[in-house]
Amino acid sequence: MTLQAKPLRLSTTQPDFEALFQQRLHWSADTDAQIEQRVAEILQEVQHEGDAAVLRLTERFDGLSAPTMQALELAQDELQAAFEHLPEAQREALQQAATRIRTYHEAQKKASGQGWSYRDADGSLLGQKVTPLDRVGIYVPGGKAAYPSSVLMNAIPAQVAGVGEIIMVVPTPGGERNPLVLAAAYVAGVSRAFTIGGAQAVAALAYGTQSVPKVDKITGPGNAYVASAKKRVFGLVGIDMIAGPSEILVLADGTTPADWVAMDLFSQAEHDELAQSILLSPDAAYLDAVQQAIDRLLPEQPRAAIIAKSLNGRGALIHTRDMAQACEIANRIAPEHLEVSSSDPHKWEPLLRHAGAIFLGAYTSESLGDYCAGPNHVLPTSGTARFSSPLGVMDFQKRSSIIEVSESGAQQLGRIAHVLAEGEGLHAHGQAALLRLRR
Ligand code: HSO
Ligand code: ZN
Repeated sequence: MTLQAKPLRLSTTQPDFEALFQQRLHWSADTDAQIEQRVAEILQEVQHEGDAAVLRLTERFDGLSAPTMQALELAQDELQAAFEHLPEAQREALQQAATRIRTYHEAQKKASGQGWSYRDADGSLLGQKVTPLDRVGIYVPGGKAAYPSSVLMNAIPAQVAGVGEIIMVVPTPGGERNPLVLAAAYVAGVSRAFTIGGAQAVAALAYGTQSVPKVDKITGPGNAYVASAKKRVFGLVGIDMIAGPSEILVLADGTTPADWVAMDLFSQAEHDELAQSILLSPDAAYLDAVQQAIDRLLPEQPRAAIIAKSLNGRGALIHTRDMAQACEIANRIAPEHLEVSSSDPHKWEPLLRHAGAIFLGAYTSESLGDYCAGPNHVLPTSGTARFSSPLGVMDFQKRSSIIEVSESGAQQLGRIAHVLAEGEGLHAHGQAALLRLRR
């Protein structure tokens, strides 16, 4: 049997549209009780035994036995060697991508990652200062989704923020190292790297062991065990987000070649059988053309089986009344990636409010954003773009408020504070304010 990919074909005018649309979206936050239990045990083992537990678990889960944690640390010159041994094209591509990602995040820091202050009428100073985190951990998956690009996307904003130390962990099942991942760590300026993974690596970063330094925040994607471990250590350390399967939503007015759009739908579908690719267009004939392009292009895809599963199970081609209605639906989906494949993308962009990243115009394939346009590819999924943002410099900084009250400011504020403190029954608060009033 030949593989087929038939995304669900819907029209917003059909009576059962709402029900079918909701069913398709289906953001599941299911947790697996068995995984939760296992992860809780692993965290405890690492917390109590440190390196010994990490070594034991790395042997058990990754089939990698090492006498000491030192043997699981990658020296800087190993990272550098990995970079130097890459084919020149890969070396250059990594560096060009890194430069563009750095430029983007430097602009981000300049625009919104800086402190500020003002003085009020009494000459009191009020403001905010921004400081980088001291030390962060970056989790890099080692299995079927080992992405060097994700090393750049996590480490570079941390570096631009001014983080003191960036600790990378990456599982190497059977001791097999991914040279591009190591090279990316070198290019991005990772401080230290350990070949450990899973919940045990998250635990080592969160609690610290004899060899792995305790970090302040852990970022980066991982499997269900890693996600569960990140959730459990949250509070002791910061985390970025719990990322779900990749998603792409394309809004098309019918002017972009159908093959381009079909390939964009494939590009996210090929990540994962649970990835979601959706196309919205007011042009029914265009939806037919994209389906034909899918049929024609699918057989030549190395990951055709994953793409077919993803498109059949979660994909959709939706006919809308017009582009404005397509924008409304896009806002309801709040996709990770939103392509506006239109001859006039700036007409629609102001209508779009919820998306991790917005790609404007026919030439802006989502995949350029995954690798090298500059913005971060770690984005909110599963509708969380309604309330959260791409990973960025701000995730590696924190803010402290600054207050310096002048003598005359203390007179004014002292009276207000005293009244409110008495109202709350907190006498010492009120007195601390009153003592500073001029007699
Ligand atoms: N599209 C993914 C990121 C990625 N793509 C890495 C290719 N490599 C995030 O949703
Ligand atoms: Zn991708």
